[in-house]
Amino acid sequence: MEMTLRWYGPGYDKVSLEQIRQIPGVTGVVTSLMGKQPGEVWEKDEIRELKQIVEAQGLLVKGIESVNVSDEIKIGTEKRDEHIEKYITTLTYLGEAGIHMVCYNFMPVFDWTRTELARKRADGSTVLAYNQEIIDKIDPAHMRESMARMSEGYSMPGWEPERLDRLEELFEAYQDVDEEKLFANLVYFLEAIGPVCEKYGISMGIHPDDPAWPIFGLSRIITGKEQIVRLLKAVDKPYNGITLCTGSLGSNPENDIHEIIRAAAGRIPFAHIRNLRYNQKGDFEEAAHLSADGSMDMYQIVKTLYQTGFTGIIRPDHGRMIWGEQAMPGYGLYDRALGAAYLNGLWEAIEKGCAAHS
Ligand code: DNO
Repeated sequence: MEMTLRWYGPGYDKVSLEQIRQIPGVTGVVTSLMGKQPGEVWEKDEIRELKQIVEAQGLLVKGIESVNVSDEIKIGTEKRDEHIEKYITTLTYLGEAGIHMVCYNFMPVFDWTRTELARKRADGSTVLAYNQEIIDKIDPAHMRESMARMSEGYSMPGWEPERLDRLEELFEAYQDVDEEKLFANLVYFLEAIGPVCEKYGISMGIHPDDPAWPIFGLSRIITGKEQIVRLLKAVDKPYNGITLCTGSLGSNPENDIHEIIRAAAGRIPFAHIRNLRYNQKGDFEEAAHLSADGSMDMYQIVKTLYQTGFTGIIRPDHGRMIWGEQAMPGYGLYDRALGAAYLNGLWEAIEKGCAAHS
């Protein structure tokens, strides 16, 4: 496993590479060109510059999170082939730059969704939280203002102003995109990018839908084990893999993360590990990574990854805001650094424990 941190790139991230490289065991970042719109080509020199900035601080670009897939591709409009061609060009340039892991998602309109970005916990820390009752009261096509207000001026992935400006039009365009159509469009996309992925040894890791059920009447197709297995079989090639996001899949307590890891073993190029606390049905909040702070057993999850031969890239996922830090919700330095240290500790203990018993 290779421990990384997500870094949003120059001008977008308050956390610096100098800080990241001081976290023990973190040798690289997963990063992105945040200014790029889905459907735009990432140019060679832009990728080169990003790499150089990271490498100048003694870190490596271990993968990209994310090269976003345009709604045209997800919906299957007449522009999709043109957008796929551009995606292929981007993958070509990434491959030429020696980047071999790309995370993406296939969620309609929104990326991950939360109803609160700073819910206060008893210890004074704040966390991202989700409440289904609040979601059910929202008219999604007109939520631009409230989303912009919630993101507190941060440019958050999946909540980009360009996307929020098109909400009404997008909802209209997705009206006929049921789960089967969305799935077929995903398979079409994956088959089209197959040759370039195989040529450059790029693993694609689809991020699960977050939360792991349909919201706002939009289809969602990467929500649990059955759907993941279906996708892995539909395009049964090593390049078609998943991002194992425990917090997203775990938003549905019925998802058994261990079963998912076992079912997808060998096809998990990337893992996002974080813990959640379930309150009542439909309400959850994010927790510290430590098992005891949330509802998930991090030791068992890391152990299952270890036992199934996971060799991919890993990162601590959303952190709490602690110690007065002001940063993009979920993506401050302190709690993610604690998360990385904890996950490294779990991994070392499991690895040495297994070696001692063999
Ligand atoms: C949320 C992230 C997601 C993820 C995308 C991948 O914090 O995990 O935004 O990066 O869904 O495309």
